[in-house]
Amino acid sequence: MARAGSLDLPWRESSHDDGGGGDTDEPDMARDRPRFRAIFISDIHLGTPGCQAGPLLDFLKEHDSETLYLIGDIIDGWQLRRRWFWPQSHNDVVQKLLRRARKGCHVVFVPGNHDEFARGFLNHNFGGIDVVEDSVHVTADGRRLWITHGDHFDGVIQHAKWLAYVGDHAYETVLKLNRHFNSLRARLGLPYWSLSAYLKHKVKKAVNYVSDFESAVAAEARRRGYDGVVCGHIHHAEIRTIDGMLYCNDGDWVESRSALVEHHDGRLELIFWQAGDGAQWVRQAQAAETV
Ligand SMILES: [Mn+2]
Repeated sequence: MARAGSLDLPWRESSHDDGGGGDTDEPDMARDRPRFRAIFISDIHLGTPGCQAGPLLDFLKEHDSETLYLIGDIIDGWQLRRRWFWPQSHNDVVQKLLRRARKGCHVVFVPGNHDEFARGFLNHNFGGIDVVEDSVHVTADGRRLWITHGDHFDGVIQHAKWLAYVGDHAYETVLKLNRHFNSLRARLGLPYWSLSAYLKHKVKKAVNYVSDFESAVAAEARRRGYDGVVCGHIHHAEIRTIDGMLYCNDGDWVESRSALVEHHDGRLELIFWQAGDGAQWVRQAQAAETV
């Protein structure tokens, strides 16, 4: 894992106090040049126990930008309707975003499917945050990127998504179960049936789902005449080129703790905010995927 400082980035020495009160922890855009030209984050899922609000607050403290895109599923209205879950740290995230907008950062919120309630307030500005259906970001080197959450490109097989997370260990367990299952079938005089082959087929479909999603989003970006697209939704951070179209997914703050950033020269990079030694959180940039 890369350690903080191991990357050649102009890293600000932060002595800001993040006590929660006042505006002291937010850099003043009029005074200090933000570290990044733009930051793109999505799928925070505030209002769910899975939301990693603490690491996100820490990330935001260490990363500022001229523009901040919130690309959907920021607040999980679906979960909140079922069960109210709103700890102080989730409040702190909202406060921090509002404070950032107040201090001169252009904050753009593109609602997703889990915060579709916000789609009722499109083209309004709340506390300095612009709420829009989708947006266009022009990079420093002139590339026009379409900003959309991505849920409109969900295929019918979205319910198989969990299978993408089935790991080797689970697979081993399945194989073991399969042996017991079939010895039982044999005793009952039934023919062999491969549970593992069935599940492997399902997993393959889940993997296909991710690539189908990516291709569909990239194809629509091309149809609309953009040079690329930045989306979220599938919680799978990635920068890659699909048939000549730049596809960026900024990941999520439930599992991967990832963000897409644009440097002042237009370079795009994924940053993973990983647990370091002790209580430290550190950057792990995907240098190989820098475009
Ligand atoms: Mn979504």
